[in-house]
Amino acid sequence: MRAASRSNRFMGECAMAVSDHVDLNGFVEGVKKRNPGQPEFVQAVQEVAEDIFDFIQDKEAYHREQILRRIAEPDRVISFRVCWEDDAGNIRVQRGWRVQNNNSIGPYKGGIRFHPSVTEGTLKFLAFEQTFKNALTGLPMGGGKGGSNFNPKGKSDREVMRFCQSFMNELYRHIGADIDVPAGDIGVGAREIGYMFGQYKRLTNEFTGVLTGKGLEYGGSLIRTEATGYGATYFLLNMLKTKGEDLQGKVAVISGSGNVATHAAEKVTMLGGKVVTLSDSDGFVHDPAGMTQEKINWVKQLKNVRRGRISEYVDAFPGSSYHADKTPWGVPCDVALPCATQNELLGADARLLVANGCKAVSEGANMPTDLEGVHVFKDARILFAPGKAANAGGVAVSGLEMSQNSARISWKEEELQRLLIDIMDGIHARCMEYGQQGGGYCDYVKGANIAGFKKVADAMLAYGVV
Ligand code: NDP
Ligand code: 2IT
Repeated sequence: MRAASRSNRFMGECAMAVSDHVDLNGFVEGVKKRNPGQPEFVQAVQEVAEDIFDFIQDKEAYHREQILRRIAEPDRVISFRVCWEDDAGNIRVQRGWRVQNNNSIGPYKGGIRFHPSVTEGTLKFLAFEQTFKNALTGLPMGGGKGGSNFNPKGKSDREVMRFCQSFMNELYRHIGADIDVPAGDIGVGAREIGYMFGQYKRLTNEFTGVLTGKGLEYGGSLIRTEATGYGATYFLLNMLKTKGEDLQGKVAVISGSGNVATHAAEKVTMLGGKVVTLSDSDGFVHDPAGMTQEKINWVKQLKNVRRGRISEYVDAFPGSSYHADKTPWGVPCDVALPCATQNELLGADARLLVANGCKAVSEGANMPTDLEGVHVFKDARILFAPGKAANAGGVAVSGLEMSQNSARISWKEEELQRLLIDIMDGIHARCMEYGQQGGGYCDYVKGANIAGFKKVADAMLAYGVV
């Protein structure tokens, strides 16, 4: 493994002495030891550390000030109980968390996830990733993430409302427009943000930009809903352009069928690509004819209004097929956008994609490719954009929502569309700056990790030991 062959000096594991550097393996072992039972967090830190070790090899200040060690330790993890009453009158108890990872370059910022799989470790990995992602946007936002093991599936609107209100009853004391600004993520969309914002306002008697992804009637920004999927597609296009290509006629395989997946599908289609798959946690649909805007609108309606399953697609659109308990990575394609969840694309899937001729992968989800898969893509030298760069369009427009709320104005759609493209172009350029490997190959993972790290690290150096 690459990690084992490294012998770079690195920051000490204990506070014994400044010169007590360890190598990459020692560092990762330390992270594992300090974070038992949190493999996703260890994975996220390891992926970043693999690149940062090389970068800081000859940069003594980053060692002396233990910068990566400090970024990989959240500023704080808030854990709380969330009680709510279901429609049958039963009292239910859930866990809630907010992980405030790092606020060196701006208020903590990052989504809230409601999913039964959520643990403290999941949110720590997401808050860690968010810190780098937010730095890459160029906007002043630190990294945070929150959520609960609450499962919104199959719950009535009233149950979701009661849960959201109870969740905010504790969360409100830890957040604020200049402190920590949550938004949506898996299981948290416009409905949940509305309920949480309403409860925050009621508790504090304040109307501030404390959450983003709000409805347009109460401080939301145009294009925030579309921004993540559109941004991931713009990043994909930027990568293709470096090879003199575009999306015209390209076959795209997309996973997920939520906010990110449907908007990625929409933008790929608008740019001339042919989207042939979408999925959910039960399986995927394959539509060889390609998805039209009408079909994508149908999926949005299915997920957001009827709250149904992607398997229903085949009844509505003959010629398509449903594949239960399968992921879409075996469908031959030119480009792939994993837009569902972490570790949904494994080493074997990556090998299959490469063998089938896939040229480019843009991660709409956070850490959808496991470490082995990342190494497969890097070794094959295909165009591969990590989530922290490719899906940053969502949080970027959240940042623009914060600016609009502070100034008490609303920008026009054309202006926001232009800003989103500008921001994604900027992220692409920052990745290229640190990721160029020669021979026309850009390691976007390395570029994103270093560019994101450098901004946060330099701010931390300026503050001293705090
Ligand atoms: P949604 O809740 O809108 O959709 C999630 C989709 O992923 C659903 O189709 C869901 O299927 C599927 N999914 C969830 N968990 C699993 C799982 N364990 N296995 C397989 N499929 C699963 O969420 P988003 O679209 O907002 O988020 C998708 C990804 O994008 C996440 O990784 C999120 O962190 C990331 N992201 C989101 C941003 C945003 O602005 N919303 C911004 C940046 C990144 P099912 O219905 O079966 O659960
Ligand atoms: O992972 C992410 O970037 C998000 N879920 C969006 C965060 C945000 O604050 O808009």
